[in-house]
Amino acid sequence: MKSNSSRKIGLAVAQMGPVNLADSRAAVVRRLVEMLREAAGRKADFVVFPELALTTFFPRYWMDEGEIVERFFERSMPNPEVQPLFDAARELSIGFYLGYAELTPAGRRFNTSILVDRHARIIGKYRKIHLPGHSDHKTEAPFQHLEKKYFEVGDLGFGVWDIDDVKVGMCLCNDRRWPETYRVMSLQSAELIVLGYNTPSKNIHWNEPTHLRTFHHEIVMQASAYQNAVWIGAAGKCGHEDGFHMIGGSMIVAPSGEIVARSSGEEDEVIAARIDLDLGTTFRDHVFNFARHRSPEHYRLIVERVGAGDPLPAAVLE
Ligand code: ING
Repeated sequence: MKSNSSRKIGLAVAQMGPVNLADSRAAVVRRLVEMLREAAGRKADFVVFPELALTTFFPRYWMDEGEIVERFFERSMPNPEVQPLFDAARELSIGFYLGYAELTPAGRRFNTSILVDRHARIIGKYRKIHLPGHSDHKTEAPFQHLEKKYFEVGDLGFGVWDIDDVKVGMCLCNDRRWPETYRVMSLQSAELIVLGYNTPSKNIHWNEPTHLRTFHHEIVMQASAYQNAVWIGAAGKCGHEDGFHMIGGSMIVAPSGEIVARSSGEEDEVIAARIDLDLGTTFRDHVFNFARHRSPEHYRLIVERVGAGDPLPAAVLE
């Protein structure tokens, strides 16, 4: 049943066009600030930026790890180069999600995202759990996908935080392909899940038809938004980065599974929607009323097994 005062917020997704090897952090941050201002102009309360938003998608390159860390990782957040984004957010009273490569004081490396509130305070951090790709040098491949070489598996789990009375969860890129990602957050009452992605349009492992990249990108988020009764804001970094293409298709998906806004190009582009959080409540009260309909005692394999194994002994028919 819709409450009389439905809870609506302005959500913006700031898609980024290419970031090339030659692009400085300062130039990239200027682009982010410009999109933050455009989002504020469109009455957004919160803006989603992409995964690894400050640099090119460097896991495509085989490099010495010392050089990779030196060139592409952030030692602190915020830091002098990113500070203008935090300052603009505070000035405009707007929150944001930002993906970046994190080097911890102990020297650990993660593919990380943060949630920042309208006072420019970091209130949540996530470290990517589903790392795709490989760690070996595939010399025959047109490019690499070395997330398993450059990052550790995240150690913070999937969290949900309260921003202006909205329960917000977050993840990163490949995480969006795994149903467990969303379920762990919707079981923590997430209403909105935000994520950034960098998705190459070419598969280096087999000759995958290009259209499937966009098709799979859409269905995983449409299905998961519906199955978990959450809104999803997904921001891509896309286009040709030094000639290597990544898909666009940044979008806002409703708990109904419908795409309510999506980018049309492959450059910097802000999409926005006024989202009604009560739409999720309706689905959570009925079709996906977890407490009424779920039977975890029958789902144990999901947690107990990593890879597929033998069938369970079939229930004996009386
Ligand atoms: N990129 C891709 C993604 O999951 C990928 C990698 C693409 C894996 C297609 C499997 C299939 O969107 C990142 N950065 O995870």
